[in-house]
Amino acid sequence: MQNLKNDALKNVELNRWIQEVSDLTQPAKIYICDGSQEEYDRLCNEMVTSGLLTKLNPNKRPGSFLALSDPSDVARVEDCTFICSKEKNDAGPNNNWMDPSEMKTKLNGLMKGCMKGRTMYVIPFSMGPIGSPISQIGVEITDSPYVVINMRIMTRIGSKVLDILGNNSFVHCLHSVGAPLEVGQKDMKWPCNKTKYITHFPETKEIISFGSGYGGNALLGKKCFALRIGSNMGKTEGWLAEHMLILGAESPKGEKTYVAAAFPSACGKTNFAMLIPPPAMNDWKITTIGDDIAWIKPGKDGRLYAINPEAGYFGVAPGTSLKTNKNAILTIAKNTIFTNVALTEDGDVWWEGLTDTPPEKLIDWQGQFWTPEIAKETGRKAAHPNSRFTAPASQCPSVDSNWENPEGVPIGAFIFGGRRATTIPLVTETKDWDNGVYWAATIGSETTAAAVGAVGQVRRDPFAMLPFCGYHMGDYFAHWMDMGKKVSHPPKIFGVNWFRKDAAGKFMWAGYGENMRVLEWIIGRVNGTAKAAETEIGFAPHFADMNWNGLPMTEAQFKELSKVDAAEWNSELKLQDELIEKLKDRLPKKFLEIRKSIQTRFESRGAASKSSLMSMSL
Ligand code: O2Y
Ligand code: MN
Repeated sequence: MQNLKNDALKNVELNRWIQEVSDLTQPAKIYICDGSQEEYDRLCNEMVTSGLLTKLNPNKRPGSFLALSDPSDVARVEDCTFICSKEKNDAGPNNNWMDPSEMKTKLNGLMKGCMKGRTMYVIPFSMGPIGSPISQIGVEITDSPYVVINMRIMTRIGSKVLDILGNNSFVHCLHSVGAPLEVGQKDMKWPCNKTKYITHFPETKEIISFGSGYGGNALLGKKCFALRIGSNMGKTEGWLAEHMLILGAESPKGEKTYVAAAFPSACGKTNFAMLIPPPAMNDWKITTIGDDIAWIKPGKDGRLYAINPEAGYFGVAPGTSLKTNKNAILTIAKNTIFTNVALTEDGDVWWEGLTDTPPEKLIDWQGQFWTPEIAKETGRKAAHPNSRFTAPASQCPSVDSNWENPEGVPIGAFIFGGRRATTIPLVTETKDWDNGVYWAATIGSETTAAAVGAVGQVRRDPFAMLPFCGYHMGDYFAHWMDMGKKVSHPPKIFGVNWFRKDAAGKFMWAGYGENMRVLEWIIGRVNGTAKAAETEIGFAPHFADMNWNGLPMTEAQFKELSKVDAAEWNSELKLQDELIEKLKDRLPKKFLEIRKSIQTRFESRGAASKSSLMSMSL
């Protein structure tokens, strides 16, 4: 073993586990990461030499690098992602499952000698500010230096984590790209294996990932730990691990309200987390705690407190521009790792949507010559649609002063949104906590031509957690309902839909910064200052209850955007029954009662309008 310092040896289990993994995987070297800048710079330089990274022009993009992955390793692989709980039904119909010992046998076979010729890096990391009562410690063992540098941005890593860990337990995260090197064998540019397994063992708090070097498959603190294992820990220990951004909204009077919001992947979460209010509302200020994940615990004062367990952003590049997200563009001006975007002639990066006019010449994400003309002829994108930037949260101009507060921030409201062309109004305050849980459980998005399957079908993504809830979704809804009872001041729960379309198929809501208007009304409801009208599904603003300064919006347009149509809701409830059917063996009773009561309210509306028609005709 090399560079094993006393620190590592202090933790008996860590010491034993390092030995066990190295016996199995047979690396050429073992290296314990200290988390220093010097170590980060050294690894980056080594990867520039090996060809895995390209150093970007320091005058344009200081301290930044570009990595191009293998075309077969570009996204999370849900089909190869497993929850290996002892009981199959504990994983639920929302997860792939395999028996833990069967999976371990399979993985042991794959991992035997899989780090030959490579360095085995040991990364102690903290999810959340080091020492926070809400934070958790993990150790990732990996054979990928790309993972080490990304983990240093996305989490807090190194000796300071070992100091706080002492001899306590930690989440075991084992990762290999699955590409051993025989003596004299030339390395691949982006080592990976066509066999991939992303596996989670909730009862023993272990993650084992094989074959991919990309994103959520390899940076095990993110989706694997913070959400899949985290959600299991939260259920057992009485807290919540959620796929949510957290933002602070400071009113013109200087009052700060924190909200947490969940949207399915690729629905503009990072943009919302860094929102810049429109000019007419520039007396509001939005600050960012996190853009993707929230860990939430009851506080002593009866409120729920949240931290962002991450320390950086792994944001999607295409579509990010000064117009759509100025704060993100400023965040990634330096010290950023780009993956699968295009390289410009002057050593900077580019992706679709960054500028209106593309550069004349580029090297695309597959390392090939690219011009706008070639793109027109072949349809080839310069950047992969799931290309990413990894950047420190501390560089974000809108970062909140409390973003590293170990106590977290008190949450005033939860917001849940999907991508729906019809049925779902712009904003709804749900009737109470349990109705909010029902709303969040039934959010979804219409499928587009980009996805396999029929266009326009609603795909449910409960709480935006479908790929990330590490146990049975029915149990998860029950856990949420219980959490509402555990606190005396639960946050209000709201539903939003930025994506409603008119009869001509045009979006009715401008989105982006204009979402501030919806946020202002939500915060008004939380603080008891905003008015609302009651509907069958909750409470909604009248036209006069929202701020329209600087935005042309007529009352008729707003009514269309906010319409709660009985016929649409009757079919919606029937569609929701598909989810209920899938999860029925573990759904809380209250869930079905809420479904029934919404239906009854629409039936009463139908009866009332029939009787008023009858009285008119009499
Ligand atoms: O493809 C990946 O590995 C990234 S997926 C991702 C990355 C950052 C934040 N959210 C997501 C997501 O899928 O929700
Ligand atoms: Mn996400």
